Amino acid sequence: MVSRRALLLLGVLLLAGVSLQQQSPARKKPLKKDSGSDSALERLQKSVNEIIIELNVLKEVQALQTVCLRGVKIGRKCFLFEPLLKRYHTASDDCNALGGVLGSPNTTDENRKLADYIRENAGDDAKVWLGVNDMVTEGLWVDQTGTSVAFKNWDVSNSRSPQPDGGAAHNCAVLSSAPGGRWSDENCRDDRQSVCQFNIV
Ligand SMILES: *[C@@H]1O[C@H](CO)[C@@H](O)[C@H](O)[C@H]1NC(C)=O
Ligand SMILES: [Ca+2]
Repeated sequence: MVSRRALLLLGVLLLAGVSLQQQSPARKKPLKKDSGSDSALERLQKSVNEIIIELNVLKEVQALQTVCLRGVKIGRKCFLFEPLLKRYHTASDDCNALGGVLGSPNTTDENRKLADYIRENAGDDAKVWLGVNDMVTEGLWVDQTGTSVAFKNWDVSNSRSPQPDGGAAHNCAVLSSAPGGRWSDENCRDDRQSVCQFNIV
């Protein structure tokens, strides 16, 4: 699909070039500034700009397809497990550099499928960074866009210390890969695996 669209774009470029060539000789007679080929040039420039925009869109589509192939597609999101141990901020920066944000599952079903995917890759005792933190306001958990998250899946199985229980010392959320995919709050400076999320637009 991508290569066909790229060919189509190439075709547009060639046509624009041909129409420029066709117009130029006919209008060369007057020595004064040639507004005809100026506008042809402008059209060519416009086509090139459009092609560049299209190409960037295609690159994004292709990058997303690669992520979905390497990772997992859940609903309108693709998730990619990062096995390297990193602090929350480093994991977040590296994920941003790929065009994603640290994962924030926002439904029970999505959270369960994400935990299944992490378990397949990291076993059942992994805890990976999600893109959910309460760094700015203690107790107010927000996603990577700073929006307060409606869905949370805290581990409350231990009634003496239901999560989150770390107060101001623990401001970053992890997802457990154990069945249930429960969350807990951890120290953002811990080195952990993570999961990067790419939204399919
Ligand atoms: C979950 O997040 C996606 C993408 O950010 C959004 O489109 C969707 O509306 C959200 N769903 C819920 C239930 O909040
Ligand atoms: Ca906290």
